[in-house]
Amino acid sequence: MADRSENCIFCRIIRGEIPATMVATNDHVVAFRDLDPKAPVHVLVVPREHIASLDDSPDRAVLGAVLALATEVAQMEGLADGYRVVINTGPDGGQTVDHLHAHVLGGRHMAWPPG
Ligand code: DGP
Repeated sequence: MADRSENCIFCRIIRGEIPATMVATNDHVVAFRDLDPKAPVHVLVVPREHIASLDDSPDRAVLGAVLALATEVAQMEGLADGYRVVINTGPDGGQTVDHLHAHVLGGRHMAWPPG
């Protein structure tokens, strides 16, 4: 069976096969700008390991690394007035790429509840 990460778009970005604007990286997680930004700052924080979603039993250390880099990105991007971190999960959650990722959105006021 083919490696399930072979055709995953975020795995391909991580491997450098598809260009993306990188914002931050470390041994476990990468952060790059969303192709279709929904706010002045819209960065995706993605574990290097292919994990399909929150429902794929991600290791707590991976989840911690994602959230830690999300807050670092928010600081680096100067989001001192606040920001939103979103992890869409499954079809009803609006997940369209099956590789766990957190959206860091900021630079404008965020409405609540989300659509
Ligand atoms: P979600 O709907 O939560 O699964 O978010 C997926 C996000 O991924 C969406 O906001 C658009 C973004 N995206 C999809 N393809 C690419 C790509 O090739 N490059 C980048 N930078 N972002 C992408």
